[in-house]
Formats: sequence, C-alpha cells, structure tokens
Amino acid sequence: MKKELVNLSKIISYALRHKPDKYNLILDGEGWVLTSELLTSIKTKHPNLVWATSESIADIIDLSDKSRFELSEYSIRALYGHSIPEKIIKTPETPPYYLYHGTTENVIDIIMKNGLQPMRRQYVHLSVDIDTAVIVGKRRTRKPIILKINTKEANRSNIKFYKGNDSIWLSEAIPSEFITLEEDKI
Ligand code: HQG
Repeated sequence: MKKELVNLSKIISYALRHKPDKYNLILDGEGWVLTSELLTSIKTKHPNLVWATSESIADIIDLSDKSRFELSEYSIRALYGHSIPEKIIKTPETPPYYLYHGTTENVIDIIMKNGLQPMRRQYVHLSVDIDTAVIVGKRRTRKPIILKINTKEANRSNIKFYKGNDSIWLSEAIPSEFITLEEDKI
C-alpha cells in the first residue's frame, strides 16, 4: 500500500479508536460516524490529506493486510482497538474453542498471575490462530510469547467474547486460570 494511504489509515484509526473529540466527531454506540464527516474533519486538521475520498478509504480496506474498518453505505467504524471512555456496544458471540494472544516475555509472569487485562483499550484483543498472534506480538518484540485461551471454560465463568473481524476477537479481562503458554510454536 502507498505511503499516503498508510498515513491516512493511521489517522483514521487514531480518530475512530482514540480521539474522535479531537476531530469533532461523535461516534454512535457501535462506533459509526458518517464517512463524509470523517473526511471533512481529517482534511481540516491535516491539509496534506485534501486528496482523500471515500474511494481512498475503500482502497485502504482492500489493500490492507488487516481488516481494521467497516464501511456501510454512508458510514465507517473501527472494528477493534478503541480506547475512548464510552464503551463500544458489542453483541457477545461464541468464539472458536481456543484463541491466542501474542505478547512480550517481560509481562508473562504478571499475566500468568493476574490474567490478561485490556490495559489502555476497552477490550482484550485475541487472535484466531497462532500466526496472527505472532504478528500481533511482533509489533513489540522479535520473539513473542504466545498464550492460548480456553474460551469454552472462560465462557462458563460468564466471560463474554465479541467478534472484531475474521482474525481478531475481543473480550473482557481473562483470568489466568483460562490461559496456558503455547510453547515452541514460533
Ligand atoms: C499486555 C493491533 C501487563 C498485552 C494488533 C499487550 C491487535 C498486559 C499489551 C490490536 C496484561 C496491550 C491490539 C497485564 C495484557 N499486565 N501487560 N495484566 N494484560 N497485557 O496494543 O493485543 O495494527 O493494547 O499482552 O494487531 O497487543 O493497531 O494490545 O502486549 O489486533 O490494527 O498489554 O492492535 O492492531 O497492548 O494489540 P495493546 P494488543 P492494529
């Protein structure tokens, strides 16, 4: 993907996940805004992006290796990653029996003690397979540690899971009793 589109994608993520108010945007309960309003506010704040159109956003969605946004006829939303105080409304769904989480060695002890926490985001982010978890973990370290989450057991303890996209699921905090180390898979 061209550098300009990567930059536009990062700014859209920032506005829709973290700082809609900085862009004078009000997300609805499920995180949607009008695409036209998003484009207008982005261009006001970043005059170098005057060229951006809804086709540019469609290109980002087509060309990106991660499915970060969803477009409807007139609106757009981020599918995961939110950190705004108002929690995005999601409908609980049944996830695959196991999900994975790629992280760094230095937080393993605390996670195995206190569980996975959403940290700065609204939800914990989990991957449908080990390969995706490795990609997530590699954002932070060359040799990520992969954790395996028993969602069936967690579900029995009333922990809810929500679909982000085809590879990413979201959840509330996951206590350590549902987490095991997935060794030698990297
Ligand atoms: C760690 C990217 C200490 C957790 C990715 C992670 C993903 C704890 C970090 C999406 C902890 C949070 C989200 C605890 C969890 N104590 N550390 N109890 N519990 N952690 O970025 O899952 O490219 O908020 O292991 O691909 O890394 O932006 O979450 O290392 O899908 O579209 O705290 O963001 O997508 O980091 O990544 P993050 P994440 P995009």
